Amino acid sequence: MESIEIRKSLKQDTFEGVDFLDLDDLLTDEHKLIRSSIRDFVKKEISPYIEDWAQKAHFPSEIVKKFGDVGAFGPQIPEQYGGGGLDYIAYGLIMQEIERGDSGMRSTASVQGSLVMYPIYKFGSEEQRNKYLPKLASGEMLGCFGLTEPDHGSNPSGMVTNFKDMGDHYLLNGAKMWISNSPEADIAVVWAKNEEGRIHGLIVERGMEGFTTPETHGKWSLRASCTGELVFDNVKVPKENLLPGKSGLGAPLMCLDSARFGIAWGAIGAAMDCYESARKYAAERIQFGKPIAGFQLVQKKLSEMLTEITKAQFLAWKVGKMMNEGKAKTVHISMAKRNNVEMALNIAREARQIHGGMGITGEYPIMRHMMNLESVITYEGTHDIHLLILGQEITGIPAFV
Ligand code: TGC
Ligand code: FAD
Repeated sequence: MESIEIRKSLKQDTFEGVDFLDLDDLLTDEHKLIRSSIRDFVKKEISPYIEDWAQKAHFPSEIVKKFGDVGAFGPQIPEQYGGGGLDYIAYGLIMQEIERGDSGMRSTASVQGSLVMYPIYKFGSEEQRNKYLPKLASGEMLGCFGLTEPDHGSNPSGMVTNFKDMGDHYLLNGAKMWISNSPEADIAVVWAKNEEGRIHGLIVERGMEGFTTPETHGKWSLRASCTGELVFDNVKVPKENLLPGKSGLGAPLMCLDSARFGIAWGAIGAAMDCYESARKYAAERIQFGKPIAGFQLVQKKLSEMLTEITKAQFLAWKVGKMMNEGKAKTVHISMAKRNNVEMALNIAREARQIHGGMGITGEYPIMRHMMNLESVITYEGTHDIHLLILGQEITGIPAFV
């Protein structure tokens, strides 16, 4: 009886999500429509299967075409190249809804949109845009982004992957590590140094001689996403595959601005899923004769979760508005990525406590989100690297070296 009363008193949300301070007031009808169509897609195509995929460390390659069909690839890329022609808030909402399903699924979509399509759109030639973007948008092609190397993670400027001008082609050598999508990718946007040590982007296609993509096994995190290496052993890359529009480390860092922004929204989705699961469980789980939702310590956890999600939503929304206006700087995005991923990880840990022993099982999404978020807090710039980016902004002194 008491359990039913408590369940009744739990607020019903407008979109089966969390919207305590009516963030919806700041969204357009188009934003809300996009969010609900991706929400429906995730419910139908991801949520029923994700636990099994994650338990088996299986990447569902058929999801690539489905993501293309639903418009999850390159929503912020102009329609003439197959993208959605949408603004950054719409892009963020799409990442949020996918990551409510799973961070690894969001990885697949954000790498494709922000780290493969974005550089080809932003720095590519018109021929490169026309050749690759429509196929990447539709999911006919999957891409990956190679920046990190075995000895150069947080410090990509030290990369040793390099290419030489051989007259009619470039000769590419080196290796990249921890690359999302790599074992399944048709193309890789690879960052490498030329003979003068200047960083450029090159499009490397599967099938080029000397190019291999060994899979990384044994991950406890992002188990439904495939991760691997990119190995280049005297790969002949056609000259027309160099991205001509921008060189230097700034080029990959611009791509990371877009992807990190998507993560700031995506993490909210993972946090919402944990929070919702926790509040439902708390209303139903009876201990000492009453629902655990009636205990002050459980209410403290739920109250703090809701507060932190709400703060994170407004941070993401404001940075999204600045992105739309061309005013967002790397530091703003760093603050949002850093805050929101830590928020989501803390909520996953607290939600795990509320679920008691059940929280460690695949019956609930909590442990999977928690393990996924351990990667999310590390990739696209570690938690501490984002802190140092903010520290540099505040003090004017870079503390990276
Ligand atoms: P720094 O000297 O600060 O900058 C080098 C050059 O780049 C310029 N620049 C930018 N340009 C455009 N947009 C930006 N956002 C830019 N940020 C910097 C800068 O002006 C400079 O230009 P120039 O002309 O003077 O050369 O570079 P630094 O070497 O000191 O490094 C700074 C630091 C540590 C912040 C940077 O290296 C960094 O962010 N490190 C973290 C590495 C990282 O995030 N890696 C991510 C790999 S990709 C990934 O994880 C994908 S996971 C995807 C998934 O599955 O979802
Ligand atoms: P390191 O750089 O060795 O850092 C180790 C520790 O040292 C961290 O705590 C870090 O914060 C700290 N540290 C490093 N430098 C400093 C400093 N100056 N001051 C203080 N502390 C410091 N990369 C890609 O290019 N493409 C991808 O698609 C991609 N996908 C990924 C998917 C997964 C599942 C994972 C785990 C990683 C992926 N990455 C990808 C790589 C990711 O971006 C790197 O792991 C990340 O940038 C950190 O590099 P690292 O692992 O080498 O750690």
